[in-house]
Amino acid sequence: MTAIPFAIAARHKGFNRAEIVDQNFTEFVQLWQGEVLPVAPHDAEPVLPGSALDARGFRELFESQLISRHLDLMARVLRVQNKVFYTIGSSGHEGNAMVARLTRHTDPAFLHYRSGGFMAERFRKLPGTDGKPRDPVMDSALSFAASKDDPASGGRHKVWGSKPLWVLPQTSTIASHLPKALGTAVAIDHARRIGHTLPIPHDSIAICSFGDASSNHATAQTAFNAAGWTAYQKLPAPVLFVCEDNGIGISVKTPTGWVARNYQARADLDYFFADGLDLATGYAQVQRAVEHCRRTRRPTFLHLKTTRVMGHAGTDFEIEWRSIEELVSVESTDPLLRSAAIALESGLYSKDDLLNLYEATRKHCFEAADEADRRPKLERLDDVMAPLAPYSPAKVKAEAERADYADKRLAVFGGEAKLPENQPPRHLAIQIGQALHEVMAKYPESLLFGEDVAQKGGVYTVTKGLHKAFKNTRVFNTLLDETLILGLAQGYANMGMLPIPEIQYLAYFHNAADQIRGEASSLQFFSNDQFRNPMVMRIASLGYQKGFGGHFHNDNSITALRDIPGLVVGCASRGDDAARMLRTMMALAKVDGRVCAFLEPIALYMTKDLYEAGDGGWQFAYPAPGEAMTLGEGRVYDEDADDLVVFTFGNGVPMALRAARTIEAELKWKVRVVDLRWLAPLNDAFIAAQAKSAKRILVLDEGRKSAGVGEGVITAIVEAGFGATPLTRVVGADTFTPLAGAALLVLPGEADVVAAARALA
Ligand SMILES: Cc1ncc(C[n+]2csc(CCOP(=O)(O)OP(=O)(O)O)c2C)c(N)n1
Ligand SMILES: [Mg+2]
Repeated sequence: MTAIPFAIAARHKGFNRAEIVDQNFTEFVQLWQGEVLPVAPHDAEPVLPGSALDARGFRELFESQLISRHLDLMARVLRVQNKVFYTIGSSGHEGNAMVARLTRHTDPAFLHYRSGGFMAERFRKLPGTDGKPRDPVMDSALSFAASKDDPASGGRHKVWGSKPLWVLPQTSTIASHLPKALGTAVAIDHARRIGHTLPIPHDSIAICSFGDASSNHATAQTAFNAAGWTAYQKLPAPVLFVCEDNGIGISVKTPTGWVARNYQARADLDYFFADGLDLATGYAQVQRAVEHCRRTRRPTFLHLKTTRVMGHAGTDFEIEWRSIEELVSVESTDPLLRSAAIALESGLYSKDDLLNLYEATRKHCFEAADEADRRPKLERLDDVMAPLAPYSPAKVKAEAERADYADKRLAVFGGEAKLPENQPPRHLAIQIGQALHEVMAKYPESLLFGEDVAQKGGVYTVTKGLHKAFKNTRVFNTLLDETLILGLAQGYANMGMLPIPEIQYLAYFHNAADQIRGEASSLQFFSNDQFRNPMVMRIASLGYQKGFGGHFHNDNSITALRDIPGLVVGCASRGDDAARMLRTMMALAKVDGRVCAFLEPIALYMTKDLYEAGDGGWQFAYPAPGEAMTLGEGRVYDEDADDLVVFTFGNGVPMALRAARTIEAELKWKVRVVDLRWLAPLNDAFIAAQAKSAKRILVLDEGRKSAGVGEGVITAIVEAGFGATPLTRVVGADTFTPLAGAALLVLPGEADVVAAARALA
């Protein structure tokens, strides 16, 4: 980078660094005294001798940078007037506009929050309906103002996002978008192998930007590692990781040279450096990285040098914690000053032209902000929540019951006699496996993956046979990283496929919960339902395992799932219900883009009997195609019994049925057992209807006392006005589950249910 003759900032010791950065630009231009090229370059000529960037490209990039800068300045001013609600800016990072210019608007982008330059530039790639370039300023202003008219999130968050421009909005969890960016890249090339038509060109790449501090995050490491793991096996992973290195994360400095040291020599992560502070030199460097990624389909790490002026956010008064000398020195590296120097030196702009453009851009941003301030806000809860969990019951039902793929089904099962509905009643593990064969036959765009799911057929053999039936392209083992598995699922979903990721145990979902909580489940909400990442996540779950004890293989904390807005959580206690539920979950994913969690009670996988050994009471006939289960629909055993109504799910269902026999014999009560089946959202109306006719209520919850499902059930009962009904709860203790027989001290047992009923009597 050529040195900028600059000593202006030293004169300013003000508190408001945004004002100073703003003045710096003007004064820098006014005082600039460099040499001007004798003849200004034409559009297609290098902006400065030897630059890969042409004059026209420079002009546009510079305008994009100015738009980004003035959006930041505007936000700082209007925040105090309560017209803008977000002040994390892009100042110092505007060079990321080069990445936008050198990629396509159809390359899916997952962006760092400092992407104002990138967005302004990407807007040029797709003219509006009138053929003119779209206006990034108004879109951004609406987003800053949290207006309902914000085209990205509908006023729900300030996000960089755009449906037509393939920018999938990110929320604010550092690095959590990297796994899905990699997943999207993998999906782009994987699509061809399963004959899936992509929504974007087949040679697209996925772009993902983040900060230097963020590159240290475990979730970032997940993505880098998995990208390398993929490339090492010569599988395509065309992801462009753009590390925007400003040398700091809020107030913590990244050790000088760390990013280069850490990434320049990683096998299978191809490192490129670019000067993001200087358009004239940085352009060729960014170009090399982009072209490499697109051509080789290899994971590419672009280390983009940036700086950060105006603090982390509007609330970060750097002057309180950094020396003025340091601040001034950082401000002197402002890339807009360098761009101004290029503009003047090339002769493309006179000083007046430049200052006029600067002020005109400011005016444009303020006018847009004023207009945005007049636009409607989200004023009704219904509007806020509308995109969170869309549900079209009739369409979902029709899709779940759709059985027009009989030929494919027949082929997968290997003939009429082998169809599951023509088999004798079977247990849960078998019927989940059959249902998975069925839905994979039904949805050619579905993929099943996770740890050990392929040849071995999963730890509990539930997925046995699927690998053989659908081959490695659709059923495959991943590397051992739950964060990656769920990131991959989002990536496939982004590309229009229907992923069925498996998490080996519920405890290991917790390992990667952010991918569902912060990312997958929030996408519809933060994109105003413009983007969807449908999936059906299967999780081997819950306690009571005989052969394999201890907490982590018997984890009963369902709350971590129930707590996620928008997520559908279901738990089938028997094979036929599992098949019906899977059909519905696939339909929910397909029709409404929903993210679903399918909990499989491990202890019931192989359970065949209900009351006595050999009675076969927990095996059921496989439901014919065309039968599905409505979201929220429970199963009621002995509808007419009303002396005691037991609400339960999962392992609790056969337990309650057994206990009911003892209770009936001992207390002469007729006992109704209600299997909730759907744990989130709970069907409050159904629970109330069951409670209405109950003389006594028992809630049997194998989750934990303070973090289970029972609290929700009791709340529904009380809120429906049945709180006066004698009621008791049998629930797991608030502890981790120990090994061996001691586990049964912690988890509810049949005897506890009987004892609780006696206490009610
Ligand atoms: C998982 C997570 N932890 C902490 C934060 C709070 N936080 C927001 S930005 C930030 C620093 C990020 O620094 P860097 O990645 O260098 O990006 P920069 O802001 O410098 O562009 C932190 C700690 C967060 N958003 N997410
Ligand atoms: Mg940083």
